[in-house]
Amino acid sequence: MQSIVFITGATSGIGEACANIFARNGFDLIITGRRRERLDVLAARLRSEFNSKVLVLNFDVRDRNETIKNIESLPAEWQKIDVLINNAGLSLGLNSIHEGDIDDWETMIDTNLKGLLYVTRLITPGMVSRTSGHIINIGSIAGKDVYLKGNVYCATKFAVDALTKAMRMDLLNHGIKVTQVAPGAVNTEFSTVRFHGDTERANNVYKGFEPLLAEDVADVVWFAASRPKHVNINDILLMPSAQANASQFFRKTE
Ligand code: NDP
Ligand code: 8X3
Repeated sequence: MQSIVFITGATSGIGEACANIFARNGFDLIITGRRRERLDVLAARLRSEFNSKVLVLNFDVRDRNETIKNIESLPAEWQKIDVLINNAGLSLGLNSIHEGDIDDWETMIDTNLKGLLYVTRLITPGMVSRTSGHIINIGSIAGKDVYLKGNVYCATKFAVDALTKAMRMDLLNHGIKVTQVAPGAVNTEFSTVRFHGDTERANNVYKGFEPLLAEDVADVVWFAASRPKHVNINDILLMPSAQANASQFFRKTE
């Protein structure tokens, strides 16, 4: 029987790159996200390129009832999830705390924190009953180190860092591995989303240095997922070579 990976936020960036690498390595995939058309296109490509079995689940992780409905209605042959990649997430805005948009704060908290919790709560009981499974949370340098105006996004990623440690303790006696992969700057749709579609501002984030690619992060996720059963990678912080911490970059000017 093939192993199954469940990936949240597979419609772009790191989630899509993870789908590629797990498909190439023979996993069956459950891919999720809000943009249905992108999921269908990705599923078709994975089927034709890697001969993968792919199930598409189209839901918003902020919607508790939809998340429950989608995960509880998984067909029997898709219920034995071996690897859960909690990747869906976003930042919105870059403002000082006294100027922040409260709607943006709610969206980040509901997605990065509550969404991750809903999905984890629904998938871990199956792992516990089989005493087997691996949860890989996509954290961030922003969950290790705060930066100017990063306030609420950083707080959600600090929460992912804390939850990763907490999950590892709670699930230790149940044979479940828990890993955090925490990247620095990755050139995905992340900054375009953060700046509400302002691509010029988003492109400036990556100017003058070579950021990570989604594939660089997916390589690390796959490394963690492919260790032998007795080895757990607790936490990996990976950065572009030109980034020292959350706020210091070496940018070359032309
Ligand atoms: P992208 O914007 O390219 O991808 C984000 C993914 O999350 C999309 O597939 C999106 O799908 C999904 N998503 C967002 N909101 C929801 C929601 N409410 N319900 C379901 N899915 C959702 O960015 P990245 O690939 O960079 O981001 C992936 C993760 O990596 C995030 O958790 C981010 O915080 C983290 N990260 C990113 C870094 C970076 O510099 N890019 C660095 C460190 C961490 P859809 O819109 O279709 O729902
Ligand atoms: C994404 C990286 O530094 O833009 O988590 O917050 S950062």
